[in-house]
Amino acid sequence: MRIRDARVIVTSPGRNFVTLKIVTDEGVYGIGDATLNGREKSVVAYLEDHVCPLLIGRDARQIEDIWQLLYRGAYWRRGPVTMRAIAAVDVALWDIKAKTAGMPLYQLLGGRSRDGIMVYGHANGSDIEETVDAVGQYISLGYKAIRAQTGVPGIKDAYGVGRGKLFYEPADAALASVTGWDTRKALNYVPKMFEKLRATYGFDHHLLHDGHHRYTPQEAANLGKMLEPYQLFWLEDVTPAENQEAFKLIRQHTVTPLAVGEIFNTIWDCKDLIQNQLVDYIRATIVGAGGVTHLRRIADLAALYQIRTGCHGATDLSPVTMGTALHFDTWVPNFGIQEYMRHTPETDEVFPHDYSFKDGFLYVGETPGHGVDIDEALAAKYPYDPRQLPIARLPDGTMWNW
Ligand code: GCO
Ligand code: MG
Repeated sequence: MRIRDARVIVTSPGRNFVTLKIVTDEGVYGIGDATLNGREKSVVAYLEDHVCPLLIGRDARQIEDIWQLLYRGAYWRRGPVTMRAIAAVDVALWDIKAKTAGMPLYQLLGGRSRDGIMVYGHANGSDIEETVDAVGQYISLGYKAIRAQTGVPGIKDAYGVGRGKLFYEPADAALASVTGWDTRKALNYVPKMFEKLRATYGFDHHLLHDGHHRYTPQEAANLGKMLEPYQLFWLEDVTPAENQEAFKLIRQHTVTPLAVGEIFNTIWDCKDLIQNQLVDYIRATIVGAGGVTHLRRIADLAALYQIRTGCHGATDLSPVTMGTALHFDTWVPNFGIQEYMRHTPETDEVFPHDYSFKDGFLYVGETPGHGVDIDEALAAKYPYDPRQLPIARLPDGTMWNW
């Protein structure tokens, strides 16, 4: 089974997505997601100029060898652009293999380990009161786990606050919008939100929070400690992870569970945090970390240390990533939770899929492959729409981590 064609489809049904379609000489095709939010065109060029030509004529069944070819063969390793391109090829090839076998992907990975995939939704509001209402909305939709983010008085556009309460889409302008940040204000406000949430809804639901790389290690430790009475499921990206030693300091001060890794690209980014047991959940996902082939290695390493998965699942991860992640989650023994930000109806139409939501869980379908397709005619109606992620600045103008 030889690869006859490999091409990139860019579409923007409400937001930008980059999709790779690989077609074999037997007519079977597979698709993979290559979206890199705010920097989409770099992956398009990497794929079109450097990867697709290499694929033509190769045996589509040799997923591992093609993965190694793209990783080792470039000489230049790792990084978000390279690893997304590799992920797109890998996912498209797994899709082809599973279609050829006549099986849903999770069966090829080793079969079902659970019935449904517990997901968390992203609740937000411009202040505590609005966020408490938004969490209530998720609870009434059946969610068992909700990530709560609030605007903070005095901070312009804190992370996670969207326009509609169920939707959050940060990449909102052709040139990055400028938002504000003030750690002191956030540290005074965020614990009050969790106090109110627990007082209103009790302790039956899992609550999560995203620090979005904003705190220093000491501030992060302080936040984790202040949140202990509210028993969070996890505190995410509480400090930037370039300095991984920082997590030792945080760990010494708090038992609030820690999650990290949505911007990690390989097992090498994860290894020290996992082996030193400095985190509880690893958030690397299919599109960010080299596809099914590589994410499986990360999950297996994490399992040795009782660290569980918590795949990133924001809207910039296309339905192709979501569908593939759900097959992965259905199989992976050390599953923790899956992030699920809903896509708009336009996106869902361009990417027909067979996964479905019920009572706080997502369920994969039984369609052979990963169960997600692309309607190319419809996709063509939504041209690329340049948009970047925002940036954040402190009150005195200093550039900070968004
Ligand atoms: C999350 C993330 C997102 C990212 C986004 C960037 O946990 O869902 O932090 O909101 O900011 O994926 O493209
Ligand atoms: Mg996050």
